[in-house]
Amino acid sequence: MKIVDARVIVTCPGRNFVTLKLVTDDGLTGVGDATLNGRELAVASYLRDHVVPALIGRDASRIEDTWNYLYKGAYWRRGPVTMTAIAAVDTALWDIKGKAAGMPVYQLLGGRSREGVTVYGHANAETVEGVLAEVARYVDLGYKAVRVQAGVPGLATTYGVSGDKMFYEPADAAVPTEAVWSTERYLAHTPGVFAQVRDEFGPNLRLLHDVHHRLTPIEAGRLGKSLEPYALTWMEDPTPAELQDSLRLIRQHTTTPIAIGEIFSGIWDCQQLITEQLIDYIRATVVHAGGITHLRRIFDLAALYQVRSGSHGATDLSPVCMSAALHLDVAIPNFGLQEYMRHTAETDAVFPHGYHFADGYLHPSEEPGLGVDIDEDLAAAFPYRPAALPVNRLEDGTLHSW
Ligand code: GCO
Ligand code: MG
Repeated sequence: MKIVDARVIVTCPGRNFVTLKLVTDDGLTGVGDATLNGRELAVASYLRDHVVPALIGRDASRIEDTWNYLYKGAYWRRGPVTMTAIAAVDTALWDIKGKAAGMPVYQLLGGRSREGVTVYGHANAETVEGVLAEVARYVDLGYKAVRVQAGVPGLATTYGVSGDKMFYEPADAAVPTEAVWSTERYLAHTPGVFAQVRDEFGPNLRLLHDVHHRLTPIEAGRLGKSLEPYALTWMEDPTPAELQDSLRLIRQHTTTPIAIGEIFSGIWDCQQLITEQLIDYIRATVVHAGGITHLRRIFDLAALYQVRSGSHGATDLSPVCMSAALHLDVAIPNFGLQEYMRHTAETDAVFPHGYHFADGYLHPSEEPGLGVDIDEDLAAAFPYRPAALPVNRLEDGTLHSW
């Protein structure tokens, strides 16, 4: 089973996506997501110029060997561009293997460990009243877990609060827009929001919150402590995590569980966080962490340390990534939660897929392979549009993490 064609498809059905499609000599195709928000063309070039020429003629059944060929063979290891490109190839090869076997990919990963994949949606609004109405909307839709983000009085815009409530699209301009941030205003306001949400919805709804890398460890300790009465499922990305050691300081101050990992590209970014039990959920996902092969390795390490999965599932991860994530989610023993931000109707049309949402759960496709494809003719109707993520400054103008 040799790879005879490899196409890199860039399309913008509402937002940019990069997809790799592999074709074998026996006519099977496989797809892999290669979207790196705001840096899409770098991955497209990495694939087109450096990976595709080496794929033609390779045995499509050798997934592990191809992973190592691309990882060790590049000499330059790790990094989001490399690992996203490797992920796209790996995902497409798993898709092909499933089709060759006539089985959904989760069967090749060991079969089901659960009936459905619990997902969380994003309730967000400027005001607390608005937030309560949005949480109610998700509860009505059947969600069992809801991420809550509220506007901060005194700040013109806040991460996670969007105009369109079902789709969040922060990459909003060709050149980064600039937001203003105040840790003091945020820390003063946020616990009160959760007090009202918990009061209104009772103890059983799982509540989450994304800090989006904005605090120092001691500030994060204070936030976690102030949120303890509202029993969050997790506090996400409380600090930038380059310094894995610093998570210990947060741990010393709060029992609010911690989830980190959406910007990680591999196991070396979270090894210490996992083995020293400094986090509770690892949020790496298929497209940015080296594909199904490598993410499985991360989740298996995490299982040894009672760390559960919590894969990133924002709108900038295509339905191809979501399909792949769901096969892993349903198979691994240490699944925690899956983020699920909906895609626009245009995106869903470009990427026909068999996964579906029902009663708070996503269910992977039962078709052989991943159960997702790309309509290349339709994709061609949506040309690439430059779009960058915003930057963030403190009120005095200092550049801060976005
Ligand atoms: C999340 C994320 C996203 C990111 C986005 C960047 O938890 O869903 O933080 O909202 O900001 O994926 O591309
Ligand atoms: Mg996040």
